[in-house]
Amino acid sequence: MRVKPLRRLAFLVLASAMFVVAGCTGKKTDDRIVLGFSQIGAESEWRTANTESIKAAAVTSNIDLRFADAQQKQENQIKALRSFIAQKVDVIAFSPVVATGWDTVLMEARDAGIPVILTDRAVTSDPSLYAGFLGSDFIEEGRKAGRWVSEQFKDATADVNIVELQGTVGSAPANDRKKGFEETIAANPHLRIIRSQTGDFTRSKGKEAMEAILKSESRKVHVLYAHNDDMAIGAIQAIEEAGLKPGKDILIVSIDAVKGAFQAMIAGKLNATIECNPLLGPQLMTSVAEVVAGRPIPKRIVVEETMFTMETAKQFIQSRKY
Ligand code: GYE
Repeated sequence: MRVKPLRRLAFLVLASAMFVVAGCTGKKTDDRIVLGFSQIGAESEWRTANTESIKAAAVTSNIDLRFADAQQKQENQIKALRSFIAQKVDVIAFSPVVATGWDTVLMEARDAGIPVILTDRAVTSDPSLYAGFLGSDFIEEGRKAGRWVSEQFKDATADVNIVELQGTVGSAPANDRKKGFEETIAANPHLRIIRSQTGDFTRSKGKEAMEAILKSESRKVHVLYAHNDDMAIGAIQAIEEAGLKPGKDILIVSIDAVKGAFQAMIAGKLNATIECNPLLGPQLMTSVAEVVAGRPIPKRIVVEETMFTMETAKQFIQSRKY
């Protein structure tokens, strides 16, 4: 049948209007599960690997992923979550940049009947406000770093001066990695944190913070404990620019175990790294499918991790996936 030109035009206008509306409101256009994911940003190698894992796993699991990057700002994350609620996505997941301040938006999601899954970082909100939390045990990671330092200085007879570079202020990994480390080194009174400053989990701020510390600190720094590898890598540059040998004059331990850390260990500039696995995508997609099917998921899913040292770095670098 021939369609009259006018009707054809009307049809085209209507069809494209529907397309625009669907696009703007983000309404479902097929029957795949729609997942809104609010990522913190791209502050570290860890985060980049985490984002890639989530995007790839969504494709493999045939999940329609709406991905928003918050550029390390909580207000942007809250906006993204509200937009996902307005879009009526099936599930919301997010990696909360800081631990507090989520109650209101989590209640909004609950009232809209949208389940929320936390990935990577925890919040202080009541656990009834989210379906489950998938991520690492950051206190244990801090303890591992603390144990490593304790072991290096177990025979110390004089004070060991430690500098700590903290992650983003108020974030779960910064709070917990500090806590676990302090708890462990407390057993040896010679181990003392003489300076502790934030480097916001980035290389550039890690370098800046270390530069400032080395300039203003008159005591010898024996150890650097960085809450992530990127800050340690930034600090390594600052240490070298100050005419010191990272890995020798100052022992360095950090957290994540990303490729950059392995390279630094092989170059003899970083002594040890504690693993924090960013490849959470597949497990997240499984949990998403479970909550959509109406099945409960564990409130806490802990990721298994280990640690690596300068001595074994070469043997492991090839098999590392991030
Ligand atoms: O260690 C750091 C990243 O939340 C575990 O965030 C994550 C931390 C990771 O920026 O590199």
